[in-house]
Amino acid sequence: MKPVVILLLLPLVITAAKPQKVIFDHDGGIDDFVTLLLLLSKPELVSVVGITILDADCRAEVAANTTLKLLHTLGFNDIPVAISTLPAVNPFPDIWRWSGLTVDVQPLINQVDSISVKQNLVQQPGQDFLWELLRTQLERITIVATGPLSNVAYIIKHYGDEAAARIKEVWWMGGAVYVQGNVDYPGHDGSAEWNAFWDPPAVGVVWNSSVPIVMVPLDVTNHVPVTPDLIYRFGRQAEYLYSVLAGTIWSKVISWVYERPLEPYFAWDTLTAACLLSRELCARVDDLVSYAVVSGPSQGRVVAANQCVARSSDVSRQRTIATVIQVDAEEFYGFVLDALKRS
Ligand SMILES: *[C@@H]1O[C@H](CO)[C@@H](O)[C@H](O)[C@H]1NC(C)=O
Ligand SMILES: *[C@@H]1O[C@H](CO)[C@@H](O)[C@H](O)[C@H]1NC(C)=O
Ligand SMILES: [Ca+2]
Repeated sequence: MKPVVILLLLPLVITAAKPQKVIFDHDGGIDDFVTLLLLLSKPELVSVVGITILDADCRAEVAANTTLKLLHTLGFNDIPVAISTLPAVNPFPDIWRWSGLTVDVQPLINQVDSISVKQNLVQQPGQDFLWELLRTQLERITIVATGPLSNVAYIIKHYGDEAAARIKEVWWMGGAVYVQGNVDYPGHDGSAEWNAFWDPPAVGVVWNSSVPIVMVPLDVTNHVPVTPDLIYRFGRQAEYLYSVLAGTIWSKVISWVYERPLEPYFAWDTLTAACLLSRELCARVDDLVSYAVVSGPSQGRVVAANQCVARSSDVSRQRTIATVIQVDAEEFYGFVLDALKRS
């Protein structure tokens, strides 16, 4: 009987070690690219099956260019990349949207052959390709969304429960619950976080769905600024390609803090991926009852049900989500530095 037992156990062991399939739904900001490096640095944990890019905190054409060149530089020659055509409700400032160009021109990622790079650019709009990716995979997929929720909302609107059932979890960088938002916009009260504010109805659609959400809000990203010290540390491990790339990419925003002392550049998106990759790194609660404001002066705000907020505008239904509530900055920096010791 013994050999039979071993044969039965073996597939279980292999299944347990299989990397989680992930779709990276990003919007081409500086931090989104470090996030891509981090996701690619742990192939034993996650396998990136496709990338969709929203024309939000970027110029999507440039961001797709950069994404493809980064992938090829690191030897990921077959991850498809698609550009979403969904429009903003409230667009990001142009000066932020162009900042991705500082990454696209880096010599380190421009050694690749630009024709072969383009072969992985999908012609289908990103929002449709997102559904294509989900539909054709056997298992449920995790979406790491480090921009607005528009692509996710689109597939929920079009394919309903069928789409929701294909998604394991959406890990979303967004929201500001017990802290001030980061939107400074005429007619807005400043309570929202930018990814939510870019397309408030999309947040409403996702909240109204049954898709499991793990939110990484400003409440926790406020603890992880991108500091000069962090970038110096990449220099001390510059023998690793991933480290040189991450240090170079983040260095593009290191002086933002001098222009906006109250609001430095944070590792918003990279923290989101790090929390997915290491469950010990980030403390979370699984039972935050919340709703999203979809119109009016607080549009894009995510409100906890236990907060006393007058409801004057359209809101989503109230639902339970998971949210990351705490991270130790030094542990996070250490995790990222360690993961990016890779060539
Ligand atoms: C993409 O990068 C190539 C160089 O590899 C450059 O010639 C082209 O202008 C870039 N396109 C966009 C849209 O940024
Ligand atoms: C979500 O559901 C609420 C009621 O629970 C409804 O008022 C609202 O219109 C819905 N919002 C969206 C964006 O579907
Ligand atoms: Ca982003």
